[in-house]
Amino acid sequence: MKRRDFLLSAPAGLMAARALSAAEAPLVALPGKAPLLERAFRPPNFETPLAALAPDFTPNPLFFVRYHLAVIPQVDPRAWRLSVGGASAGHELSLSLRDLHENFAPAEVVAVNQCSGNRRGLFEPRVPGVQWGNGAMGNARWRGVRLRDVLERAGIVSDALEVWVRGADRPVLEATPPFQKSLPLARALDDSTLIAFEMNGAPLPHWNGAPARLVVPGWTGTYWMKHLTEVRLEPKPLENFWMKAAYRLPVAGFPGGGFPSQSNAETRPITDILVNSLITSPGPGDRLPRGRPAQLRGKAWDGGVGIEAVDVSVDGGNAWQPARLGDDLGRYAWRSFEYPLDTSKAGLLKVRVRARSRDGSMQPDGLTFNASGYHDNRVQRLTVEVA
Ligand SMILES: Nc1nc2c(c(=O)[nH]1)N[C@H]1C(S)=C(S)[C@@H](COP(=O)(O)O)O[C@H]1N2
Ligand SMILES: [Mo]
Repeated sequence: MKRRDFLLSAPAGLMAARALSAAEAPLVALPGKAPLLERAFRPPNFETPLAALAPDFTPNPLFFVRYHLAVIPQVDPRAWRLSVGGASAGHELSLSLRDLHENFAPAEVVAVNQCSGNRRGLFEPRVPGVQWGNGAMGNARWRGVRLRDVLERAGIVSDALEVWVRGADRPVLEATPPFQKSLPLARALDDSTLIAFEMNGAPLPHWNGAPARLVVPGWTGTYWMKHLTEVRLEPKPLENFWMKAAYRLPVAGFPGGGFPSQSNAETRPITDILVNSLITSPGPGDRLPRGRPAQLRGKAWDGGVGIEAVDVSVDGGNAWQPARLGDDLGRYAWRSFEYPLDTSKAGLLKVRVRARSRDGSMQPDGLTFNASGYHDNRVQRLTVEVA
């Protein structure tokens, strides 16, 4: 996948992405979007700037954009049809957007969409792929219909094993495999898995998958197929580059097991988001005026277990205190946290932030290295000067 990413990048975009470090990526606005950090121009890979990760809901114009393939059609919502079928479907369906609106129960979820490669650009040593900083993620309210209801309408034959999904975007070269992904049947039938056509109360932006996309709360963004065109119930594992070569992790070192039909003794697909956190303010390099009240703020999230606590240290990790958690927006959402910083004395505050899930899992101190640059959920560090 990585080599293909580079092959498909226009030389100018590639040079820009390479020549600039994480913080220095140019801010560029795609049509209909606010300025975002350009990590690659073609295919478009644009990251949300840190300040825009502070609100509870990431505004649609500021939501990150990730594509593998460079031919991205503008889909006419009136002409759009979702084809539902496959060898394990009772019969074929062709659904319009209106069918989805009128003939299925509405469903809604607040969920973090996080790219598997979020923070890849922070890996040491460097690994190939889009060099994301912290902003290949966002939190939104997604509204649509349950994938399960649509599959049940087509009829689920008892030998169904996976649900294969496809979008409308295409490769430039025929030799490049089209972006098709699969889900284990159980995950596809989960109550939370949606075909969404709204994001934060508005129709999906083009760059985030209009007119309809998959939302797979708790699982990384790779399964959240945009511009969804086809859903197939199949009795066998999907065998393609995107399932068998890309988006996989070594079995040793990472939790998992949610995708048996695509797992082997050495590797398995990345699935659940791991417990994680992000400091949104102060920003890197910010100085705090001595004696003026200051708050440490950020977000904590996981794969849907729910955040139990966020602990903060200001002495480099010796003593830890709980942060105050913000509103619970649901188990797949991120959770804001806040902690008052002591600015009474001049000097350096060595801030550490560590989130814990309700199942006891906690952010590790160090990176669990892997060649794809996934799952950077290290304890967050920030050194701030009080002066
Ligand atoms: N059609 C299509 N859907 C896709 C992709 C893609 O390249 N094409 N990329 C996936 C990946 S890897 C991620 S992280 C999310 C990103 O969603 P966003 O671009 O709306 O932020 O979309 C997913 N869905
Ligand atoms: Mo991704």
